[in-house]
Amino acid sequence: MLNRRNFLTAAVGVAAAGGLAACAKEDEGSSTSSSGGSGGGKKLTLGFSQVGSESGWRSANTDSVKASAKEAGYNLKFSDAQQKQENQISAIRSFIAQKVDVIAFSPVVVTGWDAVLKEAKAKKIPVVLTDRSVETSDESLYVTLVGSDFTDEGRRAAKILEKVLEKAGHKGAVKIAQLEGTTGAAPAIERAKGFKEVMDADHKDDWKIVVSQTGDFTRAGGKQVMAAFLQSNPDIDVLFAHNDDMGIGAIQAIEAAGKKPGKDILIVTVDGVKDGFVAMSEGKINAIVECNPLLGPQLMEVVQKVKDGETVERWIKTEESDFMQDQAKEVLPSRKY
Ligand code: GZL
Repeated sequence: MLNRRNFLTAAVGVAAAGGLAACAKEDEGSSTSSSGGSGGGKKLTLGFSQVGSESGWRSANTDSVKASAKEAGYNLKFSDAQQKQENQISAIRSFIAQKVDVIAFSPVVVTGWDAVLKEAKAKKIPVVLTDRSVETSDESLYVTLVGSDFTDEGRRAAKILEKVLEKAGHKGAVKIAQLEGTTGAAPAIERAKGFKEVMDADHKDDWKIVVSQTGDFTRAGGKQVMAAFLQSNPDIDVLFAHNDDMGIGAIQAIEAAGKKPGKDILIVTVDGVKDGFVAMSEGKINAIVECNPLLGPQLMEVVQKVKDGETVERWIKTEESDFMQDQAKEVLPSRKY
């Protein structure tokens, strides 16, 4: 593994965490505890709103949350939003009405959450973000984020692309196509930002993103958009896809166009799902920046701490690595998702 990143987090946002946790704690003494909720050793009830089932990463994330909640002995109320913000807002409102002990969710996009999070705060139900973050002016609306640093993933993608280009013996100008994640989603915004930071700092004269469009994190989206890219930009040198699934879809379009993925067009993706490693072991993806979906155990630990009124870090980051093509065969058997 090129670089193992163990993120220790500085404890910040104590006031927000403490305040909400204190509120949650106060609930334990209140007259009505949530169904399956607080007090008297009753099962903790967790309401979880998931983005959807758009990618292999998401499926692995869902499995991790469900398995970890079961392991923790929590009463899990799980909702799949099918990538629609309105469905997530409805689910959160339902969790509030059911008086769950804690609400956790992976926000499909970064904006539009203040109103519903204020409703949760008014009912003293603490909220934990997982995977993706939100933009809000009121820091007290959620206690913590359990998830990756997407901007760093974007930087890592650009840095590993330097190694891929060197290994491929590519000289001179580099024409890059970018398959973006879901429009307005934190990973899409931040991966693009991190990648551009490195471009602007170290590759102003040789790298150029000639085309960039969302494939909505899906294989179908990646295939459809890459086919269009190849129509308008047949001389693309590199594809940077914000997730493996769009990269795998793009591979189908590249092959349909009579080109060799991983050779004619070098490919760097993010996630590290098993199918991504399979494609890399076949020589069709050149490097993968890992984004760990197995957040379940960390989430359940934080949920208990929040319920117990303990202080939690404002951002609990996940361990992640980066992989070059020559590691794929060796690493593939150990991949858990
Ligand atoms: C990243 C996650 C992204 C994955 C995609 O943490 O939000 O959403 O990279 C998934 O595969 O659809």
